[in-house]
Amino acid sequence: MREINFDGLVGPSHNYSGLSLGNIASATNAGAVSAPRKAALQGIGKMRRMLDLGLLQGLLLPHARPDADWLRKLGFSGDDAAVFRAACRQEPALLRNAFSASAMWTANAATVSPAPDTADGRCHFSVANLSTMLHRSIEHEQTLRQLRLAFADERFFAVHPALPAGLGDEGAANFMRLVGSHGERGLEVFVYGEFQGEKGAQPFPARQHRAASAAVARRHGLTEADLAIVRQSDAAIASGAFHNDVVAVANENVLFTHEQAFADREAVHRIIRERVPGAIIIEAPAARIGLDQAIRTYLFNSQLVTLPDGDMALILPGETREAPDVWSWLEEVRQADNPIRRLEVVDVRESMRNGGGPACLRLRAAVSEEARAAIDPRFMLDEQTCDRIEAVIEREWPERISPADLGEPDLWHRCHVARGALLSALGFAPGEL
Ligand code: SUG
Repeated sequence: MREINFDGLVGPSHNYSGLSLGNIASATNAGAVSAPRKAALQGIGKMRRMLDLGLLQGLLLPHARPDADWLRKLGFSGDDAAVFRAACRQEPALLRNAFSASAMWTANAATVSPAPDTADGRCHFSVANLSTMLHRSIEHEQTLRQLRLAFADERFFAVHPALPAGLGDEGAANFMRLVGSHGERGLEVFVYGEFQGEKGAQPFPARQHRAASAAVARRHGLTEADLAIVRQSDAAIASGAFHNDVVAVANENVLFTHEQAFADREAVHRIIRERVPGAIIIEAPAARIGLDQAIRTYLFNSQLVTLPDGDMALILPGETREAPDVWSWLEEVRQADNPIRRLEVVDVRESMRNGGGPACLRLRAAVSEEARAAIDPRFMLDEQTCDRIEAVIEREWPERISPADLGEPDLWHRCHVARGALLSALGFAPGEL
């Protein structure tokens, strides 16, 4: 079995509206001018790097934004332009939510349990409801449509719709799978947030609910022995780790994590060591790298991947290279006795400014050769497809978006034309997605 990373392509409406409470980067950059074209090219650059490393790379598509259908549900009517115009006049905050390109962070699209872990031997996807943040709660309908198209073959895949909104579910960003190698039955670790500190002292919302994690695990048919549901530490949430993947990442038998990621660190380590033979835990001591620095640089939001020769590589955001303390620790990790042999730095700065690092931008699925052949090929990437996508981005994606532009009919139109051009270049029929 091999793992495929499905990256979300940054959509043409990418902008900085500061919509995510608890996401420090999003709040800090609220009101800044964004660069959608550059952002999307940075994303493609990362995908190309993965292909160059000999890895399998897939793609998920930007959602239709600004989302007229969602605004219609809120009572706006008429053609798309009339809907946007009325929303802009009456409820500009709703228009900003409808504009978000947040579907790019596909780690939040769904939780994925590969076939060896599930009761029916199929790979299960549960689309995340993302219900804690209004702008993200819009995503699940279009995500479901895409995943049902990409993974339509029911011999290999089961795609479940989002859970009810009362159970906050943030998908694979709060999920880790530890396993000797991809094809074996793994330990699936679900990480939920539930602030247990002083009453009233919770600074930010914890987005993943324990009961949501448990529901996903049940739907996927995981056995008790292969499942751990653990709590994120209060300190991590308070420092701005609004998802677990900001403070920990796992790949096969390696957990790469910050010392303060989990509420009960010892228990998490014990479960992993007991259940996963040869488990290796690489931990940044808080005394060496503070949570704040880990979150500022997104050190743990790197992708940890197994290369074709069996070594592992960390795909890191450029911000880690610029922080001497972080980089020197990474060099030590690379030279120490563990599978991480390569440090690959990518530039995803535009996404980072909204709190999305390399790992946020991808959804992983480990699949067999047969299952891979059953995936709709329009969602798989090679160099030629990257060239085609890049040409569309260069031609169609806006160069910049400032907050005032969100009220401009030209921009509404342009965003939809740009997405349409991309879908058609990739072979999707109008209305198929
Ligand atoms: O949900 N940012 C996203 C970032 C998601 C990162 N994903 C993972 N950690 N897996 C979020 O907070 C910012 C949008 C804005 O402010 O306009 C935003 O939604």
